[in-house]
Amino acid sequence: MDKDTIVALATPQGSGGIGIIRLSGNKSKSIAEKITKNPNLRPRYAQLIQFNNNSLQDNAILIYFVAPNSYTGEDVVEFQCHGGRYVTDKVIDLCLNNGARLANPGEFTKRAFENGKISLEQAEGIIDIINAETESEAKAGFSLLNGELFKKVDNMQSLLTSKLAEIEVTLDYPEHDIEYETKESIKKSLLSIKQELEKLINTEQTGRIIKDGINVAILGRPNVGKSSILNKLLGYDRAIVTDVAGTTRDTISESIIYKGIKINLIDTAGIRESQDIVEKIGIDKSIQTIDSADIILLILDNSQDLTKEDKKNIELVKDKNVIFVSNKSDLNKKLNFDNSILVSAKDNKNIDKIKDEIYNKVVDKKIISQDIILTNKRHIQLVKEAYNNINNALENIDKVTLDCIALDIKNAWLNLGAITGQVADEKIIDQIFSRFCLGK
Ligand SMILES: Nc1nc2c(ncn2[C@@H]2O[C@H](COP(=O)(O)OP(=O)(O)O)[C@@H](O)[C@H]2O)c(=O)[nH]1
Ligand SMILES: [Mg+2]
Repeated sequence: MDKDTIVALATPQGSGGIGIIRLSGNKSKSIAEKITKNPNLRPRYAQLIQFNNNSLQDNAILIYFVAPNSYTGEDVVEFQCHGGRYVTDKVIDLCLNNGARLANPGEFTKRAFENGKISLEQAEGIIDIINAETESEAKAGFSLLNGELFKKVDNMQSLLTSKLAEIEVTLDYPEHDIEYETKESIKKSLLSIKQELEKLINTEQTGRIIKDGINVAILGRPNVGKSSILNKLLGYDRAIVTDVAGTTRDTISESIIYKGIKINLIDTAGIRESQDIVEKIGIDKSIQTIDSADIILLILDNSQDLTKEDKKNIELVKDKNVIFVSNKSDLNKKLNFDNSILVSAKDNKNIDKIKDEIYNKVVDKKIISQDIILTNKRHIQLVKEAYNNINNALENIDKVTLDCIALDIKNAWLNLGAITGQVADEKIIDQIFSRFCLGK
């Protein structure tokens, strides 16, 4: 383990109460001793120290961790100093001048992975926690970091390993006619693994929603109140509202968080026949937005009969996941249309009902409460590949000899191993850690 000692700021740059600088590697302790006036570092104690430098007459808290009992598994020193540009830059400079080098993004966590402190998907859980904006995103990250997926994958791999051993025994002693029993036992195990994998694959859609949010397109002809409803859903005035039809010419996208899930609201230009070039482009964009939306809010005007344009829009979204909203409930009802949520953007009435309906229509209650929801495309891909291997094995087991089945089982094992990093390509590992921020 002859690696460079690395240093980086672990907190965001800029002014703050405290800035944390982290050192990791063999030289951490000696560097810390050189740059401070306190040579006696006690592991796992918060020590008040002073820097040994004229241009840094500051004090800080220092914590020293001895390998392997640290985040990276190496000797680590953390300085908690005053959080400002000058001080943190200066501490980093002192470390660099005394034998450290700047860490790459994610390098501390990469070392934790390389030193066996965490598995690859646990490291990905850490990125998810750092980047989480919503409760559901954070929860998915905690679940990864806590090893929920690891346990599941590890159990499946153990079962596959024992099946491979059974195959080997059967092949080694062909004189004993045990092939039939072996096949039956393998089938049973593979079926149970197939079910487990299926359960994971079924979380894909929910996982995508947790990661990216629910995309909601607000659609309707001009002047029904789309922008007003967007503003009420957001809780502040984002879009311009006027009684001039065609005010919103471009799509406006903003997010809210509802019950721990991000909802991306996309206000669109009202769809109608128009001669105005800019408005026409906006209308084309509105129509494109329909395709990428998980759900469409089609807004109608409660105070008017359905117009030709309304009917066209209803036709346009007929195969989509749609929520119909009749706006302007404060005005006399003229609209004849069932199955819509009656709201008033003007009086802020029933706006939460829209949020509820979006959530209920898109979020699968059974899946959202599961311990493991796959939010990472890499994991989904590998689980699907393992599923295909298992499926192949099951489809062929009665037709071919056991050694052919062994190949599929091995491949399933390898695909599962790639999730946890047991078997993983150096390039993929580098890619994963480069997505980390500096200092993590
Ligand atoms: N009475 C009433 N007027 C509304 C309501 N919502 C919007 N409006 C008005 O309808 C007009 C068009 O609203 P806007 O949000 O710009 O509609 P958009 O073209 O669909 O985006 C504006 O004059 C709004 O003040 C409502 O709930 N009640
Ligand atoms: Mg508008």
